[in-house]
Amino acid sequence: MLKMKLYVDLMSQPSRAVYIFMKNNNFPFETKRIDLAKGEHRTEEYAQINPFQLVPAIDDNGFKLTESVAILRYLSRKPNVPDHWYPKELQAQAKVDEYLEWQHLNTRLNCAMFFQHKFLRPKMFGVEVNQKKVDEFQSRMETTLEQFETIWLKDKPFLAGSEITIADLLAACELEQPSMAGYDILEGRPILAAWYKRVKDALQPHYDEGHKVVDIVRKKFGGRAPGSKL
Ligand SMILES: N[C@@H](CCC(=O)N[C@@H](CS)C(=O)NCC(=O)O)C(=O)O
Repeated sequence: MLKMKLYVDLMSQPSRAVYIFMKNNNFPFETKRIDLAKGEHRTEEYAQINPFQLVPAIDDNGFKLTESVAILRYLSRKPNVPDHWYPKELQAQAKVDEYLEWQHLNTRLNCAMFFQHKFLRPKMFGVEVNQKKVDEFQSRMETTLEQFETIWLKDKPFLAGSEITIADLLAACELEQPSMAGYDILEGRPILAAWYKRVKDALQPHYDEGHKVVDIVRKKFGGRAPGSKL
């Protein structure tokens, strides 16, 4: 049987989540790097894999799938993947789904847009930082972070209950993004910091391996977009 192919750029948060999941669960797979900065996702060839021309995507022996949430659910249902990732029990699974639905317009949108406006757009397109947008998304992101502590992590160690699930993995990868723009999400948030440590510890050494490029960017630019005065 052919190895599964995983199309990713590890600067991308959902790419990292799928990559770390596959590593952590010992899937045999081949990593196909799609360099977003070089526009490799905009080729005709890649459109045959993902017609939306985004990462991540998988090709499982001819079965192609896009969307990180769908991919993680699909992989979780494979044989030999521990049940805690996406529990079969009705209510436990619904609790994971609750976060997976919520995150699109909260964790995902707000952290990604803060990062884009504060760091990525000035870096990639050389444009001035749009401070109004940065402030708007910082404020929205801070509301999201508060909801993490007061709602999602209220009286439980993980987002959907007592064990780690794909919800925690996706969340942690999204929450790494603001750090590249110089924002420390853990400062002054002890509940979030304790959860973040639990998630990382459960996923090592793959978590750090999947975040190598994030770490390099963080160290190289110290959160500043090159050329930016901010
Ligand atoms: N909902 C999709 C989002 C995928 C997505 O937005 N990927 C970004 C990287 S994080 C991308 O490929 N961007 C390239 C572009 O917008 O041109 C998922 O979760 O897989």
